[in-house]
Amino acid sequence: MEKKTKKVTRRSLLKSVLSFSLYSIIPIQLKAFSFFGEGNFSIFDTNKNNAMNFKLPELKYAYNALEPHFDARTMEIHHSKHHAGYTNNLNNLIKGTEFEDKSIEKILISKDLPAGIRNNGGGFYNHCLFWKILSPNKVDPSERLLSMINSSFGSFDKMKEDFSKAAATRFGSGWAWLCYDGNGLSICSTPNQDNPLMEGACGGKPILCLDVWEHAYYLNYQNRRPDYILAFWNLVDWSVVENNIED
Ligand code: MN3
Repeated sequence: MEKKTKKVTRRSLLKSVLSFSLYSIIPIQLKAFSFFGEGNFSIFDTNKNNAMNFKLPELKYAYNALEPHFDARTMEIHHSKHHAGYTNNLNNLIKGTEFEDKSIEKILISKDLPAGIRNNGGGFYNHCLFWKILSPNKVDPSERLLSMINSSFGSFDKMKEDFSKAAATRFGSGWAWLCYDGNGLSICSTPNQDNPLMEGACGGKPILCLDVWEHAYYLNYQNRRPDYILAFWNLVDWSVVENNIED
């Protein structure tokens, strides 16, 4: 009897220590989150090669590495033509403006962003995040991230269901998002190259995204966007998604 009581106590103690570790990360996240409105913080700082130019990021995998889910030809055109196009356009549009020495996040959160910079700045940022969270070797979420997902959505499957629905029901071109708002996680979608950080968008810090423009899937999936969404889940590196919360 005495032994049993001791065991329970130890377990409760362990539980308290674990939940303390979990909750103690929240102030750190909030601090990082508030950075958006302050300095020149960027999760893509390495993609700016000098004060003026954003740089197309190199992929950390080959164009054919995501097959059979995302085909090599689509990946090549998507990265070397579409993303490169947004990057070049953005650099040309910000030249000589108040935006030229700002991080991409600072540009995106700006009020009254000119349409061209909004479209191409979003195109630059959104694809940087998209390539970053993809991997030929799917990585499952950690216990810590799972517990955040569970408290926001009830379960990992429910989060996937909500995200897939947001991606499938976005009419025309756009993106689906998983965001961190400083307390929990949320899901939304945006049209065109809009981004949750932008004025009037759904808000929160984007940590996972899915491109639902037809250029992202048409060669392989044609009109079957739901099949493309299903395939996407085989390519997510959840350790990167978790790092995006604090980056
Ligand atoms: Mn795209």
